[in-house]
Amino acid sequence: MRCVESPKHRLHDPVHEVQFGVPIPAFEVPARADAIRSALEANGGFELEEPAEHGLGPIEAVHDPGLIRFLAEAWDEWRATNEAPELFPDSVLHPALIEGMGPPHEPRSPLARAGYWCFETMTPIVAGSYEAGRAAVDVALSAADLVLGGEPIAYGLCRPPGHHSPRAAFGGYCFFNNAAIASQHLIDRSGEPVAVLDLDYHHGNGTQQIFYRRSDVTYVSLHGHPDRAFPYFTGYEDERGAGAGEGSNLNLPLATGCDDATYLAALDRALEAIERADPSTIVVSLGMDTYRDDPICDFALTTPVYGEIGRRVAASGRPLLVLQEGGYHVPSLGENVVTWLRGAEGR
Ligand code: Q9C
Ligand code: ZN
Repeated sequence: MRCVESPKHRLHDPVHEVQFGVPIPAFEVPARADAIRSALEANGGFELEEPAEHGLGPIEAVHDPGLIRFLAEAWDEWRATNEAPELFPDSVLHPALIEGMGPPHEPRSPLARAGYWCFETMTPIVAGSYEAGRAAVDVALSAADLVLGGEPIAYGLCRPPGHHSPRAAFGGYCFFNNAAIASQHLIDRSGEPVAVLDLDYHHGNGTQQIFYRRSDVTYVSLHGHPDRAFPYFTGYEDERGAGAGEGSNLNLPLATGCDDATYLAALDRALEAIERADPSTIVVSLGMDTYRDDPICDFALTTPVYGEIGRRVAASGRPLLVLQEGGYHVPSLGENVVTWLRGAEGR
């Protein structure tokens, strides 16, 4: 299996995240991708390659130009006036602040701009965040090109992840929405509809938002129910898409402690919905934070079930573009990803 990975992910090396108002060690760290890369190298049958640069065009096809500009400029602007090693917002643009008013002004200071474009306190911008985010997009697009070139399956080791970033914001450890950008790229190159199957523990609010009113991308997600799980405000079953996209969004929120059998039953429902949509490619947002030992999540999946999940997804017979999202138990990440991909390849 051909796999795409960039060493530039290490340029995004956050020290902290802020949870419950308290700075704690960051969970979304370079060791995650390094562990997956080592496991792919150590297990036969995976060919690693570096991505090709695709420029800003595919990002501009999905994201607000203001968001892209902010992410490109933020670090240098912050550095010009502040010695702090990480940029976190302290005030976020709550929609009620401007209820009934016209569009807000984008502030000038980097701190206030961070609160204009970011929706939480867990995704610091550090010196190399933008370059790493751009490289993750190139990883996703290069893996998409492999599928467009006829590979039945390709894996993109994206880091930082992407599925929490909507069109005009970032957060949830994500900068650019790698899976959404790759999905748009597949559509632009093939003219065919795609499905995104989001298997990260967290609801992919960003991907859902980007395609909510479109019928050419079916978004299907299994995730921790928003009554307890980040991103809290999306992921309910009644979010079914709107306008032309009515019926092309399916959320399957799951309870605390979700085990292998419960998960596989929900996966079968997800795969039935994808069969009905009949996409030419399935983009898998693959999060390994469904694993039972994940430090920030509460499902109970075991390593062998990832092989079965990969098998069931591949049984659709459709080309698969598998892109890495979350997963924070570093010691298990490599084995779980390898198990998933081997299952999908039927070996
Ligand atoms: N106390 C991904 O897995 N932390 N992002 C929530 C709340 C943020 C996860 C904890 C989780 C973001 C790609
Ligand atoms: Zn996640």
